Parts: sequence; structure tokens; C-alpha cells
Amino acid sequence: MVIYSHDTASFDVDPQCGFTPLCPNELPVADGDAIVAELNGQAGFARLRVVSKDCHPAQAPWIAECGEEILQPVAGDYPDLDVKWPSHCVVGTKGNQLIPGLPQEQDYDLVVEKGQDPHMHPYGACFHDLGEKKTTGAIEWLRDNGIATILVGGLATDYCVKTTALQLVRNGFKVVVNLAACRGVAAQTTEAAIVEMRQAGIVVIADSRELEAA
Ligand code: VGL
Repeated sequence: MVIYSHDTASFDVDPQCGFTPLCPNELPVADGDAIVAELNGQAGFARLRVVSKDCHPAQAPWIAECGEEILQPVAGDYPDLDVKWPSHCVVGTKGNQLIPGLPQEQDYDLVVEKGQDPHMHPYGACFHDLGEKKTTGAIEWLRDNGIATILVGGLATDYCVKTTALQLVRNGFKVVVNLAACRGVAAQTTEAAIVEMRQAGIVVIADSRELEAA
């Protein structure tokens, strides 16, 4: 597909060590650290490059204390928490850092931080809350900068990438998800995510060789 870089941004969703085998005690996605070359490749088609980061506290009601708790519902009245996850991407730890080989944070055009509040565990990078009322500012920033098309990759395909891509397409952007720049937590949910994204009008490509500069 033909990409016009002047109105295109690339969006690296949570490409953090905590979602890779570099941090085996967090939320390691198989081959999660193998996405770097494709993220850097797709960015070559874009004028602006955005990264989002999970920036979690060390303690929160959504943190699973043992393996059995993972994916169990969070008890109590927390509208912005759904299920429990292992602790990951805690601010100040290795898990919070970007995967080696990506740009330094200051070299991105925008860094979106999410998940700081222990009572919120958002997946998408565009809103801090699951109800999508509290913007992170990403949508507004992309619009203000004249962006129409967004090339998306990151971790994980079936959670944060999917939700971010859906938020962007619902807000009027043309969205391209590059599968070679993503990895998923589980095969079944990843397949379902690809179907859901396509149904929402997102273009899903195998790798950045499908992109052609205009
Ligand atoms: C993610 C599960 C829990 C993700 C974050 O980045 O996809 N998945 N927290």
C-alpha cells in the first residue's frame, strides 16, 4: 500500500522490556524483543514517531499475587480494572525501559505514559480509563499535527496493540497494523484480535515490505 509520509505517524505501542523474555518474571511475550527491526522499518515511512509506555506502580489491586490469579476478575468496585496481571513495567525498573535497539525516549516525537494510577489498568494508549473518557492526549496531538494515517506495532497484539488501533480507527484515522512489528500473548486471542481489527476497518499487513513510499 502507498504511504504518504507527510501525513503519516508510526506508533510503537508499549515496546518495553517487561513484555519480552528479557524480563521473564513480568509478562514475557514470546519473541517480544524481535519486533525492533520492523518498528524501526515502518517508522521510515512516517514523518512523526510516537511511543506509548505502561508506567505502572509497584503495588495495585490488579496485580496477581500468584499464577492462579492471572486473568481472574479484580474484586471490589474498580470500574477501570478488569482482570489481574503479573506485575510489569514498574516505573524505575528494567521492565519499564524500551527494548534495546529502539530510539531513546527523547528521540521520539511524543511519549505517551499510561497506567500510573494503581486504580486504572488501561490497554489502549489513547485513554487512561477503560471507559475511554480520560484522554492521554495522543489523539489530539496526532490531529493537531495533521496526521491521517498511523502505522501501528508493538506489544501485545491481542491487548494493547489491538485496543490502541481500535481507538485510533474509531477516532477517524486510517490505521495500518504491521504484524511483523507485533507479538501476541496467546495464539487464539491474537487471531481473534486480527479478525476484530479487520472488521473495524483497520488494514492488517504482514510486514513493512507491503508499504510503499509515495
Ligand atoms: C498488556 C496485558 C496486560 C499489553 C498490558 O501491553 O498488551 N497486556 N497489560
